[in-house]
Amino acid sequence: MVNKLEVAWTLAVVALLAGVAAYSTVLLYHVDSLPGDPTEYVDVWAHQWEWTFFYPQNGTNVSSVYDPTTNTVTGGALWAPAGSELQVNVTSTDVIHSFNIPQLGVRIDAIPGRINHFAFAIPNVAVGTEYLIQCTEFCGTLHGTMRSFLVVT
Ligand SMILES: [Cu+2]
Repeated sequence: MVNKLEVAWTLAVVALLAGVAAYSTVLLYHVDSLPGDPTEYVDVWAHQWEWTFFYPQNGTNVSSVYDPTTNTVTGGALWAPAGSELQVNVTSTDVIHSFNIPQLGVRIDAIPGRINHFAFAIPNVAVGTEYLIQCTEFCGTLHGTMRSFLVVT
């Protein structure tokens, strides 16, 4: 025969666990929400050994190929307006990379099968200002040339 005390402590534990589960579920949704109010969006695809930037707002897609001899990129760069709030959605199509803009303190892992979101402010600087983008996760023989630029527009 089950006494009332056993029922009480069982229900107390059930109530406690239900509370923890509900609180955790709410927190999980907040983990995915971003600070600020982004106005610009770019999908960043990392692959050996280039960055591809997809601009969903106008449907364009550029593959940024870095030339280490001239320290320039061909194909395109990551463009963002001065003073805007940029959201990047970062993923990889092969191995793990890391999207890093050292001067802006941005670093997001690019992981196959996962999209990592991050938003940050583009400084209010002169149009044409460039910030180096580099991969900071060793990803193969040409890892050192996996660079691009954030260009302020
Ligand atoms: Cu890489």
